[in-house]
Amino acid sequence: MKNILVTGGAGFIGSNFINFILQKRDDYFIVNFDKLTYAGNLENLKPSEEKKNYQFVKGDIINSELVDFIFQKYKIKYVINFAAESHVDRSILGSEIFYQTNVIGTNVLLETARKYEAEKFLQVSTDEVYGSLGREGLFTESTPLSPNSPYSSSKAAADMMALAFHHTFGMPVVVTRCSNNYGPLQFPEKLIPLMIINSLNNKKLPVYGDGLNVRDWIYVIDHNNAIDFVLEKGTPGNVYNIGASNEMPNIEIVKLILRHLKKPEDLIHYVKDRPGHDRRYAIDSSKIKNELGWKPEYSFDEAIAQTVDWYISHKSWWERIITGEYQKYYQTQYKNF
Ligand code: NAD
Ligand code: TDX
Repeated sequence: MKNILVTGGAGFIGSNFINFILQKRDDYFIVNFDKLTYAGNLENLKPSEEKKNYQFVKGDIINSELVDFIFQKYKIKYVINFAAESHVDRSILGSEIFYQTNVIGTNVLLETARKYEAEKFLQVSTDEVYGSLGREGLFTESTPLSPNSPYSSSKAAADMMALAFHHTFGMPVVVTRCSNNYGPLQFPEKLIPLMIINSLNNKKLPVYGDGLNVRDWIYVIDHNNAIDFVLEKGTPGNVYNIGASNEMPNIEIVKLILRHLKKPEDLIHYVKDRPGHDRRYAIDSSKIKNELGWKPEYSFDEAIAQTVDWYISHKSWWERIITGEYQKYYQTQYKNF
């Protein structure tokens, strides 16, 4: 049995990871450690909550005593650190919590994993640490880090700290840097769910700037499968880029969603640009493909259509988020933590 601490497992990617991995692996025991911030939602884990090899613990990764207790109690030997403040716009409005969670929190996890001699520490990172591309070229693992937002700078700091723990202490750390994810259970502040939900409600779709910023989209299950490859086979001290070679300007995604929902393009509303808005991201993932044998399995056209349909058929999930109902419920359930 592999005892794995999955932090941030109630968020978008972490909950998809737990539900996906517990379906295919019965040799993993997963402790989901999550603070249940605005972005954490235990409803996401319905498919896993009854499983014997799954345990939820509410807590903050900056709480070193609690993290230590969890390592001891559950004999943790593997860590996958998804926990983060993850939204660029929020980091522009207030950066402190980003450095608290993404930097200090990662430090607590690294120190505790070092103390308990963890066999693998996987730091889930992002292509945003590389900064912004011009029209040409792709991010490789040797592209210099050049983060532009408080969010991406906090993630870059955490990456460098994790790699320094490998270099200095010989810790078995691996870092993954993935491109933009889409799929079910994504918090409706991010581009794709926001545009789907606003369209369904006939509300305006706020497109930043000229709408021509480019993101490289990957289906969340392809990302999560790659994480499992890196956990199993990744070489300590290495960084692995993860992407599905699917670059698109934002406006194209927005129009595609409108077409799928048979809604008019006059819902599109160009708004003031995001400060410091990175122009283009694009990932070269040949290293993980060639060295570990991973490849993406979902086609964009099919997976985005399924994603749109998922939000259509899960209206109560996003309505309860928008109205804050889940958060009110968790505050009463967990007030002693
Ligand atoms: P999310 O915001 O949906 O979820 C984050 C989760 O972390 C939430 O459940 C939240 O409650 C939890 N959390 C926040 N602060 C915490 C703390 N101090 N202690 C414990 N738990 C805490 O984020 P996501 O989109 O699922 O992203 C997960 C990870 O993947 C992040 O590290 C992010 O940087 C990275 N990433 C995201 C994308 C993307 O497109 N969404 C792409 C590449 C990398
Ligand atoms: O209302 C919007 N209008 C708009 O034009 C929003 C929310 C976004 N955008 C644009 C900004 C970006 O160019 O869409 C693009 C995608 O925006 P987000 O969904 O906020 O994602 P991004 O800023 O690219 O960051 C995401 O991908 C990398 C995640 O939030 C990060 O956690 C991840 O590291």
